[in-house]
Amino acid sequence: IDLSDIVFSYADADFQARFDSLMSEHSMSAFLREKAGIAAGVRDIVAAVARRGDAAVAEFTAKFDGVEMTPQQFRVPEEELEKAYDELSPELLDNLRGAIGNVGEYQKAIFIGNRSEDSGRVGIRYRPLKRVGLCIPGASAPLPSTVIMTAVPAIVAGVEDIVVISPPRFNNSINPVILGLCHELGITEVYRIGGAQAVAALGWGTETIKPVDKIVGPGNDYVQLAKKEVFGLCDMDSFAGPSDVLIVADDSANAAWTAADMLSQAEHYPGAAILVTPSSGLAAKVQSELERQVGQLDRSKETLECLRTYSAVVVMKDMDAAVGFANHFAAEHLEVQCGVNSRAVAERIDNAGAIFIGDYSPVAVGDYWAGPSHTLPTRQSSRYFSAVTSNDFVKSSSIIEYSKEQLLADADRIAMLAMTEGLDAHAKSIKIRQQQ
Ligand code: HSO
Ligand code: ZN
Repeated sequence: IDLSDIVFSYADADFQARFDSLMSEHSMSAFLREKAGIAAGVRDIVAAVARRGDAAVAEFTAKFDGVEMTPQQFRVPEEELEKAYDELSPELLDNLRGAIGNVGEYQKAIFIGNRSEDSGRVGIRYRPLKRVGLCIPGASAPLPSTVIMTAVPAIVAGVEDIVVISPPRFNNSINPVILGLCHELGITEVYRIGGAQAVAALGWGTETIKPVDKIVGPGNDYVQLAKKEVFGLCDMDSFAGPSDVLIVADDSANAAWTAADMLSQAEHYPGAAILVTPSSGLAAKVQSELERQVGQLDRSKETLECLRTYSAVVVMKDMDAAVGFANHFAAEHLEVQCGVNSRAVAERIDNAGAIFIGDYSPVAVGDYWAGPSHTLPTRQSSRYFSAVTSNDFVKSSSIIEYSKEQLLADADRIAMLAMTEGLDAHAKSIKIRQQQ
């Protein structure tokens, strides 16, 4: 295996062209420009579900997932959840509980929902969303950990109804670990539907599925674009599309570990695994480690394909340039492997969904275990979106409570602002309180 093609340097004549093509694979603007056709298709699917409900969901499920179901079969019977739960090995259940515990603890610690502030004049009060939908990848790439990373923040926030959608596999089943986990977490409403049609069903509601207040979770381009399409009917999280990692490393990095981290990302094919480093020595070592390790993986074919199509090892002039690249790239996952300087380098990162600092924080520790959700903004959208947290499952009400004295003190000034807008009824609603 020869991966010299994926390595390039600031000193190469074609650096800018290579850089631009890397960015266009990754950027949201390029995606939305080039895939306008997908967006139009998604709009049609969502409109059909809005109009024809369950019948349309069943048709699209037959068409895209190759599974024939009546609407009564969408929902997984509770006995099936229980059975899947009973079949989890004690060791797996124990480890899932370890992850659930870490995620719960972290999400509680950062929760703003019970820190209501009230000064007696103005305040803010939080209440949980009542009903939310979670998109859990299924079919060929089921990710049970995503149940934990989306459901636990919602549970911590106090959401009452949590609904899971996950696309059906060949025999209209869902990965049993996903089902067992739902039971462990007390989630009873699980539908074996996926894609844009399932998101549309959550947004619009159908005869069998009640609409939700927010849709959260990863999925392919259809799922992400469909969330956008129902935004307004409900809220949505970030654009959690093809996964990516950007690693900023210097000479002190362990090349074998860096390569292993890139491969763990490329395994998510499609996605991107990129190393930026001022060290050409490290770049060469990582290239040969990638070549050595990729063949040893279960999914070596897809992983290699992902390295060749979307990934790169980029040598930059210095650490400043590497950090500049990282901020421009706005990664979903950003690893810093710069020895004792790792924290200082991480401090200079403005755009990243999650930052993994030092040699002992590979992305996988966050994917499964540490606490912060692995549901993160992709396609450069960490410039403005964040990881899913418990705080995403509350909405706030502003509180305004003036006393007589407080109102009378400012009544004239408020009334004047109203008159400036020509809204005398507004002004009078203030002034009428002065005449007593
Ligand atoms: N890296 C993925 C999450 C995941 N990895 C789930 C393994 N399982 C997106 O952050
Ligand atoms: Zn992962």
